[in-house]
Amino acid sequence: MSRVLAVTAGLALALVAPTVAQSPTPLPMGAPGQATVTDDRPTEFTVAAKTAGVLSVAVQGTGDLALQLVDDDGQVLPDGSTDRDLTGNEGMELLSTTVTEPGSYRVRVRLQGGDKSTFTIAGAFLTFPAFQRPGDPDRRPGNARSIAVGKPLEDSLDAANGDSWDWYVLKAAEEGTLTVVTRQVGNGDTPDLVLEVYTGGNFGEAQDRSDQDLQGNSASESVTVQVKAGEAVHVRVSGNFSNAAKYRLSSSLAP
Ligand SMILES: [Ca+2]
Ligand SMILES: [Ca+2]
Ligand SMILES: [Ca+2]
Repeated sequence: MSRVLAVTAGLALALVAPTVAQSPTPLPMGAPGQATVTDDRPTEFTVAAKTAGVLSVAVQGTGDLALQLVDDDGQVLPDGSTDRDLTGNEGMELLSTTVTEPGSYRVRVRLQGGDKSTFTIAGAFLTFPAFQRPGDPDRRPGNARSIAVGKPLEDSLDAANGDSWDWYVLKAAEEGTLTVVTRQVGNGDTPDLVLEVYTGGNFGEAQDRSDQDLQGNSASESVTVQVKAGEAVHVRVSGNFSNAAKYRLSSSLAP
């Protein structure tokens, strides 16, 4: 969503429910700040990283809190999620993660159960340009590779070298059920792939998500979505593994 659109949407929300709408505020750096979160809506804080480095965020509050670091598109960064309940306290969390590209990020505080939590939060950013990794050209939905329905392809992921996500966009020629599947290629280590499909330009929530490890193979995933004629559908392949891994992506459209 463009900034203008996001602001417009925020204004629209503000008109309807002035007490709920909150524009993201900067993360308190160096010293703690206070905020609240409700269970139906995470509270977000912005962080601008001018270089690569390490971001640490500490939070302590009532209820069961969890932390996520997301990019401009709302994608949770690799290793950007924590819910460890430090010292047995559900509301005490520490997230410390490498940021491999300069850019705008958001720290998301979620409340898991309960109605409302008041919490204290503080962040610190350690500038460390050596952690910069080459940018991944198709790491954002806006840079998705356009592929044809019915035409399989092979690609790879290599999280250690900054290739954590592959985005694709498919256009449905006619109305029907679109199925997209992934399979392992070759006989090396089997990657644990996750396959997601997004429609309507909404990248906050997948229409369908698969980490079912079909037939006991962690790379075998399948998603389906109903499509209209001419509709563009975005697909993300991501995963949980340390070595580079190849996969095959196939798609089919049934009327
Ligand atoms: Ca927790
Ligand atoms: Ca990629
Ligand atoms: Ca899997």
